[in-house]
Amino acid sequence: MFSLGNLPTTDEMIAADLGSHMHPFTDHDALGPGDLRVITSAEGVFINDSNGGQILDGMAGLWCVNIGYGRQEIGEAVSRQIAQLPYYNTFFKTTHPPVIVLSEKLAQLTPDGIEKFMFGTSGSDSNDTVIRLARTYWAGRGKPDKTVIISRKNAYHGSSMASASLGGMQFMHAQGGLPIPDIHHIGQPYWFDEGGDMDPDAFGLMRARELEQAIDQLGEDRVAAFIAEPIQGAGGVIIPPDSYWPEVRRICEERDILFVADEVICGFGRLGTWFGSQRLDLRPDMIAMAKGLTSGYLPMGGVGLTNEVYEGVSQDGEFAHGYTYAGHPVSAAAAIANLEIMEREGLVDRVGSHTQHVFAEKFAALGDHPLVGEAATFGLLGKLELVPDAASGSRRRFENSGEVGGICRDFCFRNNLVMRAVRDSMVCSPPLPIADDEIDLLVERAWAALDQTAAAVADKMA
Ligand code: PXG
Repeated sequence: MFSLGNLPTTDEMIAADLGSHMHPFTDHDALGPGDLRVITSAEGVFINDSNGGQILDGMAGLWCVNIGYGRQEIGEAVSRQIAQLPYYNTFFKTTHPPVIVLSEKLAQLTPDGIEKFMFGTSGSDSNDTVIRLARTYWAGRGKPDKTVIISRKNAYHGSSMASASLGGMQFMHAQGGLPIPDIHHIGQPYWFDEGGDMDPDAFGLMRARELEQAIDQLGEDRVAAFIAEPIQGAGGVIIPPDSYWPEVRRICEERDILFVADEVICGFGRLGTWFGSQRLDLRPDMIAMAKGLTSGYLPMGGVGLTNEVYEGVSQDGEFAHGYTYAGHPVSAAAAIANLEIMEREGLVDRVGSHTQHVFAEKFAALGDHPLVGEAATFGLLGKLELVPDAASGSRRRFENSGEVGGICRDFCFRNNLVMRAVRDSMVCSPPLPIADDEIDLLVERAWAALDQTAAAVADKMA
């Protein structure tokens, strides 16, 4: 046993970890002492490990540390709130200042029409709330058969039973008997992998129209909502062709269904606007949020909804839903401090007017690497599609999907860069304050990792 005040050696910590800690999304049979790094501190865009390594965090944690690490101001706001009121609920006709201030602030920042907020602790529980809100809304409007939620294959909406059902990842459905009833998945706008010989815009239109076809096939009187991430994150930073979103919007406007934007990754400045919906001109009836809401300093999630949805839900009587930690005052204080930093430093505008352009230009250079079939960015999201014969322009994939991505991810880590591998796509989502020379460093380390990956792949083939 050891204490936080008196840490033992790295090897001892790793042995203790493997002895008693179960990691999320991890194959434990393949996890050995040599695979773990112990992260002990962080500052700006860098995380530090217990051996003194300084790692550029190209993922902002898990797409969440939008303001970067080491902001003492959040700690101070949290500590003041704990002293003042560490907990109280918002269930039975009570409320508290942090949840009031935060709700008002979010009403200003979120897309037009989003006026009310219900809180939780994560993106997963936010999306569970979304399902219940959508179905209850239609029940309240006298249409209780409108229960089907349309989502997309390869979407990620969380890992609770309901949010993983919404998600379109079959390997997740295979564990635990998912999906729950009345979730329907349509195709994703992933031209690189699925567009074949089609022109990207024609492909985007085709995928958008799958929504219309699904509504016709299921019956409009059965469909409650369509949910989608503005840009798919965990699915591999999938940037739809330009034709996609306007067509989806047309369909959502013509049909009597709700549109839910899952802004868990795209919200809070990631795309250079407060919310992805603003940049892409989506008009959501609900938005799910988490991650950048507190920049990950404390857990918090929430759902924003229009007055129309709010009133419809209220027509069904009491909405029998809520978590103990809904609107937690300490998390809300962290969220308020986080949003104050973003506003004071103009972080969102800076991404929109400066950083996303620098990032786009420098990241594009990785597209010249012989392993990279496409380097693309949108806001501060980036991705590299790794393919065996990029030089010929072919989008053909490696045979054993995920193997090369995994190798590249491990080389990135060894080069002190965190990038995620999604199958054979490398994805990137740095903290918003990243400086231009830190973007250079990110690209330099990624290039080195690509070289090492190419050499390892060549060795394997030999
Ligand atoms: N919606 C979206 C769009 C997300 O990206 C969630 C919902 C669920 O949020 P919580 O807070 O319950 O995790 C997410 C989360 C990865 C990775 O490896 C991505 C997420 C979470 C964990 C890992 O890319 N996204």
